[in-house]
Amino acid sequence: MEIKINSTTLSLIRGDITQEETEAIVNAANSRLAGGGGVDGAIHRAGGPKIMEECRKIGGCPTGSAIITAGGNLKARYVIHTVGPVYRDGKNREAGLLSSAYKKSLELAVSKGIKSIAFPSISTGAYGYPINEASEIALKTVIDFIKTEVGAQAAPLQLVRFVLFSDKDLKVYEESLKEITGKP
Ligand code: AR6
Repeated sequence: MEIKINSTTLSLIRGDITQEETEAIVNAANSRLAGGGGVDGAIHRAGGPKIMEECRKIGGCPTGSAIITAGGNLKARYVIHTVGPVYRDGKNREAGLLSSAYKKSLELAVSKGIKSIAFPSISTGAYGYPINEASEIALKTVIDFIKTEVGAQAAPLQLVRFVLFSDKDLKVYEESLKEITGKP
């Protein structure tokens, strides 16, 4: 599924983000940038040890923030590492922190002149964020960012892609996007 917002394409696909050819891919990291399972493990495995070397030098990243490294052996030139919240009960600023993780990643991408970026579904694996809610926050944040911030850039972001790991997750994101845009 794909929609256009001004001149930026927002697309939802099922796939493995380590295979993406966007200029940057986003990693769902932890605040120590220590690596782990899930998409974080997959990105470090596919990208090789150079990414972890850079992460060690940077040292850490607070929840809701983002840092950038080179992409090592990945097709993507950059990896933007962001840290989503651990979901507890929804009353611990989880929504704001999740939105911030997407927004800071996009801001970092734009500041580097990156034109295409792929996101996984941040926080909905090990961190336990219910995907129905998380997908709505993710999509609303991205759409809002494109509408308010991308237009003003000289070399704007052309593509934002969500790479969902299962058909089920893709369906949830598609339903959320339909609801947000009000289109069938
Ligand atoms: N491509 C795309 N999506 C993937 C891939 C992949 N190759 N592999 C997994 N996913 P998670 P979190 C999906 O747990 O919830 C790590 O240990 C997965 O199905 O990777 O933010 C970190 O070090 C799920 O939908 O990230 C942190 O400690 C989504 O990616 C912690 O987990 C996110 O699941 C972060 O937890």
